[in-house]
Amino acid sequence: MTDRTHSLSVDAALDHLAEVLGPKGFKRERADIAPFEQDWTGQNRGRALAVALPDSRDGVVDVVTTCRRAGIPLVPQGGNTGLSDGSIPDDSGKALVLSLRRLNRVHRVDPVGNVADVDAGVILEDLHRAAEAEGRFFPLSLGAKGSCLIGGNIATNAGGINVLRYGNTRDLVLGLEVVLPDGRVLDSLTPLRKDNTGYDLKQLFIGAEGTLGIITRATVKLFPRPDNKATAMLGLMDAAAITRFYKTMTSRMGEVLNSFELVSARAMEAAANMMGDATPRLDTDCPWYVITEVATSDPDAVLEDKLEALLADAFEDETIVDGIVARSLEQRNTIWKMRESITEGQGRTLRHDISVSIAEIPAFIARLHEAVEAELPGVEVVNYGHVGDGNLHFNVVVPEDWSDADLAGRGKAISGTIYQVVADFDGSFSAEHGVGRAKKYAFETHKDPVAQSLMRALKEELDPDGFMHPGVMLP
Ligand code: FAD
Ligand code: 2HG
Ligand code: ZN
Repeated sequence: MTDRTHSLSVDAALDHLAEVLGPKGFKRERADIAPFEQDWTGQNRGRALAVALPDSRDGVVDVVTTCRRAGIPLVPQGGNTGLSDGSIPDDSGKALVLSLRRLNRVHRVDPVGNVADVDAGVILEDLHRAAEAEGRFFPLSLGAKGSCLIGGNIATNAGGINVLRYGNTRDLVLGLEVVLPDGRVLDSLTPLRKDNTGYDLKQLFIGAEGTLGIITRATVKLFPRPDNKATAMLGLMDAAAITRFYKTMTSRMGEVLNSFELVSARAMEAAANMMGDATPRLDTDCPWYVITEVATSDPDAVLEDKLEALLADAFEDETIVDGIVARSLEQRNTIWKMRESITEGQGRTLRHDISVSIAEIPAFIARLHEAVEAELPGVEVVNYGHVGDGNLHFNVVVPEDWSDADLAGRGKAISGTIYQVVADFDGSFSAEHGVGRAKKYAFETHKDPVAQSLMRALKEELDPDGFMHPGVMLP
């Protein structure tokens, strides 16, 4: 049936999409669409009307215009690994999921211009491989690299372990192709490094979490392969030592510093849940561990010796109390596997992906612990993160006896307390995972009101019908 405001009925829209996209590109059976309705955490679930999986840009245009005409809410989905409850439909059963996973061609890797031109549905790890095959490096790296898609990374402005040197995803994108809510295609798919011809419109869609349009293709920056690496895992006895050690690393090895990651003892245990005896350990049990990696494309640079000299000094002045430097590729990989296993091994937690100015990290951690302990005595926190970027993952372990009501009531109160501490430190309530549905209330409370109203105005201008991923990010 066609309603008064829409020129196409929902049934006619679905029939049309089934016909033009074919059986591989359109799913309506419950068993086929179920995997698209639950996110990676398993804690969030919705219900979809159908799932469209076009394998071309024009197919995406058709899905967008058809949904707009029929008033069907559209939920763009990449690898479905997002951690803010934004990658799945709500539970109304009215929204159509638009999966980009079949739009997955690497069009070009240019090792002279240091650019890759890729479809939005390319798996991040496949992009790594394509770049490496041409002697180049794409620096965005995160635990979900085997499943997340570059379009999803761009839509969330993902961070990861190499931000310190290469920036967030935003800094890695040169150009975008975007299907707008009205079906027009914004073609800013450029390999140019310099282009001052007006507003940098692509930035609007980076980190927009699918609320302003569908990213279908991107040109991204590549770099020389930094294959000469030195990686260390160090033990620290107090939080003040974290920033002291960071200052030493940036002062003495800043130009080649890729990563500076924090792992608390509790986070190490979360990783051990996945890795068992293979978990890398130091002789000394410490409350804090730092994983740091320096790297260069210069094969003759003696990074390991320099790092060891620096570590000897840090050991001498008691900034670090123990440590290992990876002696083989296998050891290096084991250290990183430990870091990447924390997310999966932590069980049910209340996630807080927060950031402050780096110098504030020790005081921030102390204040956060004090605040959550006051609300939930004996609370356990899986605390880790990209501390070189000022980014902590402060994940509160949900007590086993908590019901869903406890989670909604007491859990939300604890998150509210944490976000207030973040605000007191002028920090961010979402450093890298985005707002989604999970942090909408923090957005409403803590995002600058003028910024909120400008964002609403942009949304209204680009998507006046409000069918592009409604209910996400903007309250
Ligand atoms: P999805 O989860 O499918 O979608 C995420 C959002 O983007 C949704 O709002 C969706 O609607 C929108 N979207 C997706 N594709 C498009 C598109 N083509 N056009 C428009 N909108 C789109 N994040 C970090 O920043 N740093 C980390 O270190 C990190 N580590 C992680 C480790 C693990 C084990 C996991 C599971 C997740 C991790 N994440 C991390 C979360 C991170 O946001 C995602 O993994 C990734 O960036 C999302 O990509 P995706 O393809 O899975 O997108
Ligand atoms: C990471 O840094 C990810 O490992 C996931 O951003 C953080 O599990 C989390 O909350
Ligand atoms: Zn992270």
